[in-house]
Amino acid sequence: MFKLYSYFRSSASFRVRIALALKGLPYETVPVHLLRDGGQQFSDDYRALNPDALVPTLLDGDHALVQSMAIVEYLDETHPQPPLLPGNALDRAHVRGLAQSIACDIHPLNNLRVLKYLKHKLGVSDDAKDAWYRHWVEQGFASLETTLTRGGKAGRFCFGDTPTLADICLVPQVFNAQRFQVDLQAYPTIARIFDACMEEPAFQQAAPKAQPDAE
Ligand SMILES: N[C@@H](CCC(=O)N[C@@H](CS)C(=O)NCC(=O)O)C(=O)O
Repeated sequence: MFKLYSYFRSSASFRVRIALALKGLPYETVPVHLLRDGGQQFSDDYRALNPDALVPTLLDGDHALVQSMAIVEYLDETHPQPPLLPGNALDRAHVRGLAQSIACDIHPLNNLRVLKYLKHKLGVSDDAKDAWYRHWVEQGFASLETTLTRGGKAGRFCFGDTPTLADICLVPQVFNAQRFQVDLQAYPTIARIFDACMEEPAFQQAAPKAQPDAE
């Protein structure tokens, strides 16, 4: 069985949890508390698995897989049903583009270690740190909203009527945005797709509050 090193609130872990749930793959959760003990991701044992000291890590047998996007694509290649990417190259590029707008251009700027650096090393106030957070989410969501509304590719979900890698990235980012009081009214398509995703059992099972380490 897979082992997923995960933190309930981690959006990158959430992506992998959604993919596992969509594919109906059983796994054991190994909680890594990102704040407790100075951050359990920095322990020697965890760093031996994941030198980046970031969650998630997926153990498949003896193989420790890192980086949520690589893990999701690995799961998709090894367990093709239901597919998380479309069948033709142009559509795949579109879906990966949506996903990477979130995973590469929004999420890394707002990661815990970045926020900690702003606060503790650069002396930024909590208000300024939260403004930083919202700025990058709002800028990213504005362009994502535009991409989702043109070209007629979005359906019930980001691409068509079944969840893809794009939805897997979108939903955790919306959860994070809500924690930082980002107003979703400006992004009606994102809000609509988020609601559609959250009607799906796989997204519900993967949500932070459903995790064994939820607080
Ligand atoms: N690109 C990585 C990002 C992983 C990541 O940033 N994980 C966050 C939680 S969402 C983390 O472990 N943060 C710990 C820290 O910043 O110290 C991935 O997609 O797996």
